[in-house]
Amino acid sequence: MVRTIAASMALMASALVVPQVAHAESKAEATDAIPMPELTIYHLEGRRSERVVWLMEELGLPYKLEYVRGDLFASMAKVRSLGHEMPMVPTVVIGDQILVESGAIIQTIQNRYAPGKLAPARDSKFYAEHLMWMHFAEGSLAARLFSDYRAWRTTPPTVRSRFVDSEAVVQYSENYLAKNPWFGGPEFSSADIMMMFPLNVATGLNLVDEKKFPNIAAWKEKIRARPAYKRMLAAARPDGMIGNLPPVSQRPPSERK
Ligand SMILES: N[C@@H](CCC(=O)N[C@@H](CS)C(=O)NCC(=O)O)C(=O)O
Repeated sequence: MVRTIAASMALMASALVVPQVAHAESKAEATDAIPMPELTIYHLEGRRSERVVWLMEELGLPYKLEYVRGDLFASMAKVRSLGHEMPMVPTVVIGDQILVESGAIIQTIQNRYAPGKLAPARDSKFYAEHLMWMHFAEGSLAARLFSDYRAWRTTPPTVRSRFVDSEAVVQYSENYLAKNPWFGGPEFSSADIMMMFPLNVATGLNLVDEKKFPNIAAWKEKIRARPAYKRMLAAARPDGMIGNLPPVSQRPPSERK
């Protein structure tokens, strides 16, 4: 079929108009807070679901927490009882919708129920940096850490990989903290909430040498002093860490002195 330039432009124009109309009809503007329906967090102690509990504590928003204290398998059975196709933690039920994937859950809660909170101003360069760290936390940092963990547990490494490895992703985080107090720049943000779990994994599983990352160590201290973080620990990890994975016994030679 031959399409004239004018017809193609008309098509492009109508394609552009559709989302604008849909947006204009939306009941709430991007900056309006939407009333929050009941929100339930399905949780495993010491795991990624802590992020959502911590976010709610930072924002002062109400939530229900579902887990069986001291029993990760029983807590996981609660998640499975929801019948969702992807039984992962966190699973969060907001109203009648079941969601997985901690970063998406956090952004949904922030954007709908607490717009502008725990995020840099959208016109600042830190907004983009905070989003970058929010996604780096799972997309690159946790991904590389757990990939190295599985490989190094099976075959203790003797040489450094030529690909980006655990040390490289942790080093990138360390370097940002050399110039910024938080992962969203000058202020604490949801990026810090996303980054804490994988940076604890990095040192807790001995994937990197904790002593070589002083900025990360100092940042963790500041986090541990936050009242909302302490409230999260009291609600979501009352008996400390349980069911720890064994750390790796050997790392590849470090690039760092
Ligand atoms: N990228 C996901 C990862 C979720 C995930 O793997 N959670 C772990 C707990 S920290 C889990 O559900 N483990 C149970 C399993 O894999 O069966 C997120 O950030 O929510």
